Amino acid sequence: MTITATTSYEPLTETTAVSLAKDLEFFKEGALLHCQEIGDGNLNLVFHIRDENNTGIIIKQALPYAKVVGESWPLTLHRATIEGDYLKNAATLVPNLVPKVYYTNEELAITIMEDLSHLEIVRNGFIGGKDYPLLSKHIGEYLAKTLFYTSDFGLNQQEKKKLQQQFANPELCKITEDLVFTDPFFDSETNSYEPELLGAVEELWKNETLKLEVAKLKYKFLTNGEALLHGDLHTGSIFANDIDTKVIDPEFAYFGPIGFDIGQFFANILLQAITRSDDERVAITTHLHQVWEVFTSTFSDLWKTASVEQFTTTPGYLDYVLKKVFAEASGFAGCEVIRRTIGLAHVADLDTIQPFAKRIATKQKALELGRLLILDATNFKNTKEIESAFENVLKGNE
Ligand code: SR1
Ligand code: MG
Repeated sequence: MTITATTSYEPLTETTAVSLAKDLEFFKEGALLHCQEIGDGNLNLVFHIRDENNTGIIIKQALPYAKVVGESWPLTLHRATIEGDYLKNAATLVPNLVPKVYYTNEELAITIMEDLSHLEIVRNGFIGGKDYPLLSKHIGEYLAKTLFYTSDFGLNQQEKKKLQQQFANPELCKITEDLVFTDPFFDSETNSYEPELLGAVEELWKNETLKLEVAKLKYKFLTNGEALLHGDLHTGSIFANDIDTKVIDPEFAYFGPIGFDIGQFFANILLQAITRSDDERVAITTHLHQVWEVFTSTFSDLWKTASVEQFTTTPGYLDYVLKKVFAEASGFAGCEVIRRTIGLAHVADLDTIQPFAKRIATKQKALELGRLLILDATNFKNTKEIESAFENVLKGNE
């Protein structure tokens, strides 16, 4: 069986991925190709094809269902087009921070892109004890540029409205609305947690003050189309080494609140920091400060030099926007921390903690942290205050 660029949709195998790469002439005639399916995410197939000189490409293909659950959860293939379109747009804003897209095919739901195998998935490297010193500098720049230039501050109003139509992503948004903002706060079937956490989980479900704040955050996610978001910016969506950083996997992209991408990054930094010893932790929490610092300074420069909105010269407006974004990022981070602890899609940072008793104790701390990030979202003035609250949770002085 071969698959060519004009074949109708079917899931690729390692063999048909190679036939497609040959049909598209990505490799020299007669090249000895090696292909491996390396997808470790929740939704897609990812094929790494390389020749005898180790020159490679990545073919990513959407499946018509959520791989993490199975065929009982159908899912739109259109997410592959959203992903390809987002990456092409990001390449105009932050070319050094995204993989190059070589080819897309809507019918086959594939994106063929740059081989990033010289880099590591940040979550995996973190779990192995590594750090990436430039990670948060690069992600701060990524966030500022992608969010500013797709917002009404940096993009012509007509263009933004057109892009909003292109990036309507209802099915993938529904996943986030359910899995991040709803299910973890109720006794929902999708939740997944160790029975030892039941007491802590039931405390969350009974906390109506917390649920009111989560309801407000969900409402922002549902209604505030401020800028084009990546939509799933966790450390499993970032490749890095000591000098380079590349953001991948933007299939959840849509126009939403600016604080969401920032909050997801905050949360996944904290979910790694919570696993580290006192000595190691500071290297990780530094990313919290650095990402916010670089985001605010880059966003503020763009505000002054590249604005298309007349009111950006009005004193106080930038401060108002940054304060609002920071509070929302904290609240969104809290939802992400909680859902990664007890919801459907966990993070290996927590799930690989050994021994079991330490894992449970750490997850209890994560739930406390998530609750604080949500409840104190509007009180935190800066990332140092978030770090202090985090340290208090770790020391049990909440
Ligand atoms: C059913 S998808 C589960 C999660 O995986 C993706 O990476 C998103 O984070 C989503 O919430
Ligand atoms: Mg993903």
